[in-house]
Amino acid sequence: MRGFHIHTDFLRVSVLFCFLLFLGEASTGDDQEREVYVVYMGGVPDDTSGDSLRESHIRLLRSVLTRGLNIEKTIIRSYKNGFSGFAAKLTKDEAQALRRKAGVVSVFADPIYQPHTTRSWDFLQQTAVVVDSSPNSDGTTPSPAPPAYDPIIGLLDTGIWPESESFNDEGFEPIPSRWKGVCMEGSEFNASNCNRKLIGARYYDTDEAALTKPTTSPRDELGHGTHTSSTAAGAHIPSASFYGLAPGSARGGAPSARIAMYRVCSFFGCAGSAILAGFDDAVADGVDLLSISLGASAFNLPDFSEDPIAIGAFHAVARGITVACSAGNDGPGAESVVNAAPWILTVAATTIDRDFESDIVLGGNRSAVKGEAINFSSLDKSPTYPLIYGASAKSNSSSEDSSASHCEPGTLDGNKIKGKIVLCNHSQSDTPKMAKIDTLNSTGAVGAILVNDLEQHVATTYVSFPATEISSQAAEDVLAYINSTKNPVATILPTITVTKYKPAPAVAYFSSRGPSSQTSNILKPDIAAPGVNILASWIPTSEVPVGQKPSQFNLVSGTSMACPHVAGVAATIKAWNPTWTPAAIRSAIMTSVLSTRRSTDVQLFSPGNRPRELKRGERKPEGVEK
Ligand SMILES: *[C@@H]1O[C@H](CO)[C@@H](O)[C@H](O)[C@H]1NC(C)=O
Ligand SMILES: *[C@@H]1O[C@H](CO)[C@@H](O)[C@H](O)[C@H]1NC(C)=O
Ligand SMILES: *[C@@H]1O[C@H](CO)[C@@H](O)[C@H](O)[C@H]1NC(C)=O
Ligand SMILES: *[C@@H]1O[C@H](CO)[C@@H](O)[C@H](O)[C@H]1NC(C)=O
Ligand SMILES: *[C@@H]1O[C@H](CO)[C@@H](O)[C@H](O)[C@H]1NC(C)=O
Ligand SMILES: *[C@@H]1O[C@H](CO)[C@@H](O)[C@H](O)[C@H]1NC(C)=O
Ligand SMILES: CC(=O)N[C@H]1CO[C@H](CO)[C@@H](O)[C@@H]1O
Repeated sequence: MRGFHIHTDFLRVSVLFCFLLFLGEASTGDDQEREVYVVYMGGVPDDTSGDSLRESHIRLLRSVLTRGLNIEKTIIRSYKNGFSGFAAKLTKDEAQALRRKAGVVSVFADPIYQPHTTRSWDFLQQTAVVVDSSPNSDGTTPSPAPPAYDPIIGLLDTGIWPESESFNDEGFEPIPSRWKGVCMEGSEFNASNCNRKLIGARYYDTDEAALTKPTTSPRDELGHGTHTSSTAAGAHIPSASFYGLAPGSARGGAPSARIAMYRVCSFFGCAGSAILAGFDDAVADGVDLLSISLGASAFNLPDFSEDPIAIGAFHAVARGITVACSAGNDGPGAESVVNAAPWILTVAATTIDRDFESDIVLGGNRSAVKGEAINFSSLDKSPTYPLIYGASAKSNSSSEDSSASHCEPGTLDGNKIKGKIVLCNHSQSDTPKMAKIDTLNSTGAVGAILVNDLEQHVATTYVSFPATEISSQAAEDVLAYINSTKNPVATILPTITVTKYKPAPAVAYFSSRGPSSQTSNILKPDIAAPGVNILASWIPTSEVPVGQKPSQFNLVSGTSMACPHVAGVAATIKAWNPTWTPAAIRSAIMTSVLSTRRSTDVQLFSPGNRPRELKRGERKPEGVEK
């Protein structure tokens, strides 16, 4: 059902795009609707300059455009550094004509990809991402001087918040002379926002995006790109936490690496034409590694020849750039992995040995029920709030017991839940839990307990509403208690951080599983890294709990969070072994893995016809520094 949500998001985006395109094209008098298509033409031919390549693109396009359109305006992107091609506004017929031209590998409608956090895009807009903190750290600053080489990590993402402490350049040597990138100016972003740590920043908003948001820049308005960059290469920050949770010192996987941000995503998602432009520039700019935490939906997977990430990564790897990508959050079903091209280092997500408990206290001297969530509630610590099961609060019009027990919006009677904590079942096919919570809040409930087996150990942040999640086993106890008394009462306790949590690591339920439906002879994902409740830097403009100041950090989950961990490890390997190719770096990472436990929980491949030996443990960065 998550697929459904992605799909609805995608529909919404497409509808919006069509609408905007319609506005944009109304004046040209075209009778056929124009859409953005990517025209991919393979590698850059030898002995070609960028200018002559663009000339040849224009000649090619002129040969299929029937009327005297302004070609310069029709082409919205030109790819001429890492590979050859362009993106242009074409009619279906023109696209079809181009497919038949010599030298054209593929022509495809510009896809919209999404960042790989477990939250829906809508929810993502209210929250944000970074490098993880380690409890009990001694707080010493690692030397910023790299051992032999000064690696540059490029990220294709939602942008970056340059003022974050994670991107402080204190102690950094001057920018390597091989760096050819730029620091693009934009809204609230100028050249002074880059430094010796954040050495490059570009953005790729399309005309369509600019129509609704006239001023854009490399600045991160969603938090995701700030989180992933600080996870890959954030500087050391001695005392980091998310409102006191997950306290410790934070640092990225390769704190001495340089960062270049390519903002290819906007509120709409990440256009394929922009992703390709990011790859094209990153290759020319001179990045050593690319970390890409976004992708197609597993339920709508393009062929490699029509997948901007597969295409861009292919040419980047050919130029010696290691490309790490998130495996996707469409698990736990088999064959849900995306970004599975053989040349990509595909990263799954695991839990870490840290948990966030938000327990429930029931009336009548019962023992506390373990719950899991991050809340910012102001409920009393003694159980004084009436407790009711959704099924018992049915509104007369809803006859469906099961919808009411799942607290589906519109099925509960406001009078019956007012002032109460409501117990609700929750499953993947339901209305998204944030929407349920919003409805409960607006109908007067004071708290919510969701029965949610699947999402155990992926603590959701309920920004301003007291909520927690429990297992169905625990729910039996709560239901029995509700049955046992006339006036059941409860409360939800403040969230506490639990460390040394076992079992860990386990592959996160959401992490997309192999084998790949596209490359069944090649095992994917390649590796797993921490991707559950990861603390890293965030934007200060996201939703803030009532009475709190914005947090510099946020706890976020997704294979998006796992990918930059591996990019950081790859950068560390590159620093020590500057001549190693992407294949050598990938091999070093995959073959030096420490299998930290024997449990079947570390299972990257869904049970099926694959041999059991195909499990891999977690990456341990310490093993590869020499
Ligand atoms: C760049 O922005 C900073 C603060 O945002 C400002 O102090 C500075 O004057 C700006 N520089 C230019 C060249 O606009
Ligand atoms: C709870 O236990 C305490 C002693 O442990 C007792 O004094 C109190 O009456 C009990 N309350 C209820 C509601 O059973
Ligand atoms: C259901 O309850 C509402 C008030 O909560 C009332 O207005 C309505 O008439 C009731 N409908 C039926 C079918 O009983
Ligand atoms: C809950 O509802 C109240 C009003 O009914 C509103 O002011 C508040 O912002 C809501 N809180 C959340 C977290 O939606
Ligand atoms: C709701 O959850 C309880 C406790 O896990 C379970 O016994 C019950 O069958 C569930 N009901 C529905 C309709 O899913
Ligand atoms: C609670 O009581 C109802 C009947 O009043 C019964 O159907 C249900 O199974 C009971 N639930 C539990 C968990 O004991
Ligand atoms: C992060 C956290 O623990 N937030 C709040 C959760 O709710 C309690 C009150 O029930 C607060 O004290 C915590 O600060």
